[in-house]
Amino acid sequence: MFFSQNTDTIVALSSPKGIGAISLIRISGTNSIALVDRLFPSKKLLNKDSHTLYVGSFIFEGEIIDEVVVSLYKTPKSFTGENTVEISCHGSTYIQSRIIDVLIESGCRLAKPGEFTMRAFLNGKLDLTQAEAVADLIESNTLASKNNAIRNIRGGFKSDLSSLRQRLVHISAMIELELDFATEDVEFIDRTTFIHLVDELILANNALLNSFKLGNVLKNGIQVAIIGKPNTGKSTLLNTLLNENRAIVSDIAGTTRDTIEEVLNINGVLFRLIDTAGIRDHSIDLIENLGIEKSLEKMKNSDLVLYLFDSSNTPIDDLLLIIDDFNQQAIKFLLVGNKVDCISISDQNLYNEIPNLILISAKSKINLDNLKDRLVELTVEGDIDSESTIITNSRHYEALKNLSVSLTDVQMGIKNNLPGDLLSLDIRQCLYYLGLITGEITNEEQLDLIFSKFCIGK
Ligand SMILES: Nc1nc2c(ncn2[C@@H]2O[C@H](COP(=O)(O)OP(=O)(O)OP(=O)(O)O)[C@@H](O)[C@H]2O)c(=O)[nH]1
Ligand SMILES: [Mg+2]
Repeated sequence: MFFSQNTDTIVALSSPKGIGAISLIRISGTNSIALVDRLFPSKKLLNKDSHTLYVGSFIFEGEIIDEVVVSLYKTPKSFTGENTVEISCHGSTYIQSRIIDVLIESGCRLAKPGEFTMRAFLNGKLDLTQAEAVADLIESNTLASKNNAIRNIRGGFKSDLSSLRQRLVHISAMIELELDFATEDVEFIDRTTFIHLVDELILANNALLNSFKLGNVLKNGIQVAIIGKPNTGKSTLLNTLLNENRAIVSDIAGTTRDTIEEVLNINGVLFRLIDTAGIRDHSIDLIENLGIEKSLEKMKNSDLVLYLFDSSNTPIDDLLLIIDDFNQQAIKFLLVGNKVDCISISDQNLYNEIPNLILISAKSKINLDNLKDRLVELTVEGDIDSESTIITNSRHYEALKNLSVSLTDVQMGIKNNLPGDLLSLDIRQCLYYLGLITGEITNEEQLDLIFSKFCIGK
């Protein structure tokens, strides 16, 4: 569908909907400059240079719709690779929609989500990994996710893939040569070097695959449920970490009834903290029981559970039972002994022997930096600031997993002295999976699916 409509002139609001000081309307397509020129008569846009700006009236059938700034980008030096005009207008919702309506009446079509970026891809300005990184950049909400997206827009992942590709093509060329001289029994590359090259490819691919866990952290954040008995200070901890009075705190057991979810940025990583209803065995209150059920559900679905207990009145034996319980359910946890301000040093020392435990005071703000460090240590594996590529996209991950299987086939093939023509087929399969990621191999349906996740106007 997209391929056939690539000659249309498309228009969309690229800034958010709603009132703002200024809004941006973007138009792309061969005829975009001629089309806007008719509605912006004070300047002869068709004669102007690329990358220039003009102030003037946007006029339709004698009505001055707005005083706007028009930016010109001429093919091929634009984001889409096509002639592109950007109109910065006043951010009234009426003006935004009126300008877009007039442009549609004059021959534009409303752009589909991601259609500008898809045109950039189809016109060879970006490969698919870079196009997808544009969407990641827009969605980024931490320094780390923003940096990773920018790295990939600038071609970080693309260059990893092209290095893999070049090495595969080299191996493939050697095999093809051998096939050409099959009757003469020549070996252009000795099998040990061959195996070594493939091993290197497998290692490089594994490094990319392994980064996906960290990529997930960058993209989706880490869910942390704060669980514990009533009155242990769960809501106080949430408030203190957020530095605001988000949840109600009181000394009445059972204060929190429903879960409260808020985000906290620690060292560039997004933690989704969930304050839950205190868990107790015998509540006759229906709402409280529903809250407790929800707490248990959040506990199971979280990346990490902070089990908060009151260090002034919790027997060590109870904690040992809780540790057993978490281990049996394979739940990742940290025991957090709150209210350390109420216990003596010698009582604090009683907890020294228990693993995965930290003592804090949510109310008096004791040891909270240590708690944040432990949160990161327990959940973030790898270096989010590293310059290496971090895979965040499950489409890439799936293709790399398939690549891994095919590379292993090549490796086994060499070890088992598989004939060159069969090895060649396996290598082609590897190149196919790389092509799927970069977009060299794709189809309309797949592109539709990828770009439909973008926002309109991008
Ligand atoms: N001394 C002391 N009191 C604390 C500390 N943290 C919380 N409290 C007090 O403990 C009481 C209960 O605090 P909450 O944060 O409401 O406890 P909760 O675990 O959310 O309780 P529920 O929502 O009922 O499950 C309040 O009176 C808090 O002021 C602490 O570090 N030291
Ligand atoms: Mg609470």
